Amino acid sequence: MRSWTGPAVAPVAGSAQPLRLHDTSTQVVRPVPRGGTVGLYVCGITPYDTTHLGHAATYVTFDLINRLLLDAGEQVHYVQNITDVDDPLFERAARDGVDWRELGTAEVASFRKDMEALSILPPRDYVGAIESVDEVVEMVGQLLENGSAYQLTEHDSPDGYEDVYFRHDASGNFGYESNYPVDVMNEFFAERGGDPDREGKRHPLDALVWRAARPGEPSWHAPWGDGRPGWHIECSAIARNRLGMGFAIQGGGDDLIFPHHEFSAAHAEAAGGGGRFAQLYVHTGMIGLDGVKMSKSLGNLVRVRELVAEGIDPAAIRVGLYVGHYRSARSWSAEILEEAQARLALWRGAISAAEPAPAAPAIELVRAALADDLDTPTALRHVDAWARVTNGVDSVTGGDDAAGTGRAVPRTEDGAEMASALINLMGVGV
Ligand code: 5CA
Ligand code: ZN
Repeated sequence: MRSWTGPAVAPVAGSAQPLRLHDTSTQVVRPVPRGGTVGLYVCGITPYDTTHLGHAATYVTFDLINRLLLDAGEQVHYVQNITDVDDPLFERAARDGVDWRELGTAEVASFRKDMEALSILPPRDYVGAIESVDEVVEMVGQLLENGSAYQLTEHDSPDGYEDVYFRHDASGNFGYESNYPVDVMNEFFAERGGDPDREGKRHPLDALVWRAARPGEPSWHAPWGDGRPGWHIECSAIARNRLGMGFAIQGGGDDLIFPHHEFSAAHAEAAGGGGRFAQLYVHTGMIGLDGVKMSKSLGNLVRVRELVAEGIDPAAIRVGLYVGHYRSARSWSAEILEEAQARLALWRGAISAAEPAPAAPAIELVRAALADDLDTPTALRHVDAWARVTNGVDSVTGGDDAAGTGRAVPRTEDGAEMASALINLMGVGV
């Protein structure tokens, strides 16, 4: 699938610090492995009702990681999927009387525009489930062959459909990614797309890897019977085939910790190839609206394209999302956006001031905060402090905005250096 168009990234004066991130599997903040190419896989959208601010927060977080790795001189191979074959998409298409493929295509087009508006660097590989069915067929074949998966038969499947299931413990390391106790696994499995009560399965937690063709559902050919991919194996196959086993970072929202990332890892590990799926599992907290989780099913969405259509500066959306730490569950509100706009005005005033405070020490502090598991709240405070010193305590000048564009025009090297740090490290265009 075509990715989107990304802004060019320029080097920032000074030097980067090695990035450390919280890893869900070991539950500690660890250095991101360096050297060679850093493999980054981030779970992409299911293309309906995008892009809400929860999605935006997740992709902004991984964009920040991508930018910090680039700043540290690393080569990054960024892969993202699109779950363009899945029940929620079919249900929405049926509800709205549109073809599910057309809905997916339109939503991906709108997602690309939103990513561009937010200055998010594009993945090198942007891969849909439809495009990767052959890869899933290959992996399911490997799992069937080595006994990690089994197919229901006419005899043990009550509805006669010969679906293929993964033995949940086939990798020998089940549970290492989430560390969840079994009662939590059971609860999340049932809530998040699993089918614990499906008769014929050998264990309630066994996960679907190939759903046999049903009337009215799309299907593809496989040697054991036509059907379509299960959800987790889509990400296993797309990631393994492009990044290899043991790639650096598997990422997504923390609603994906279990079952999705546990099984994505277990499928690939059981299929062979050796070692762990990913070295670090990085998860973002859920964004809510005024205290309630923002989700497509609840319908309490604030969409990026609606804010952009209202004339909201996308840089203010990023700054608003940076106000909280990426791992914390947090709420979006009109006040957060207003404060972010005021902050940008403060920064722009300083950037276009005649005599800004020296930028280098402030940029060093920003880099140190970001390298420490993306401490964006602290990073923002360092930029504020620099801007306040420049503007004079508590006197916000409002910026040099002669053209009325909202963009600051740096007059000095220090102003230009800070502007460069904000756009290149944090994707915040001033
Ligand atoms: N297609 C699957 C992943 S393979 C999926 O979860 N799609 S999604 O459209 O539901 O979500 C896309 C990404 O946004 C996922 O990484 C998900 O964890 C994240 N996400 C969804 N809702 C929120 C939210 N309210 N706050 C933060 N991140 C969210
Ligand atoms: Zn995924």
